[in-house]
Amino acid sequence: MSVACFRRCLVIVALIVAPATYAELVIEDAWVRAVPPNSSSTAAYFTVRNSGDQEQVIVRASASVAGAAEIHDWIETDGRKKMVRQHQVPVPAGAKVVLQTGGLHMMLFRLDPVPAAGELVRVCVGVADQPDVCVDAIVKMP
Ligand SMILES: [Cu+2]
Repeated sequence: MSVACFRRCLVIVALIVAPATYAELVIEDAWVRAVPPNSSSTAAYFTVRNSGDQEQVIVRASASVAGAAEIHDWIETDGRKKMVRQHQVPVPAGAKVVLQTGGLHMMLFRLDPVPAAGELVRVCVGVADQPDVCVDAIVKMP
């Protein structure tokens, strides 16, 4: 391997591995559920960590392959669980919020194109009056 290639590869690896960060919020361990090619939606899962000393409230979500994205939670009403959009997701100071299967998740709607397993999807969350915090999420089977 040449020195130039080695350097370039290191940069690429650093870009993929480095957690996305803005201000105090960091997205970690992001992945997107692989779905059949005719699917219109899927979900993304990740951890949002707040290293600051103030609560941060996520108010928007987006993804590179989705026409729209929302954060949902599974809420039980009358013995039935259904997904409910969460317009605000607080991340307490010094704490983290985990989006995982069966719980909080980011819903990706109007997939175009439908991402294949092994591909990377850029997912972002945003706090009011701040730029989005984004990360590349790997597409995989649960
Ligand atoms: Cu959902």
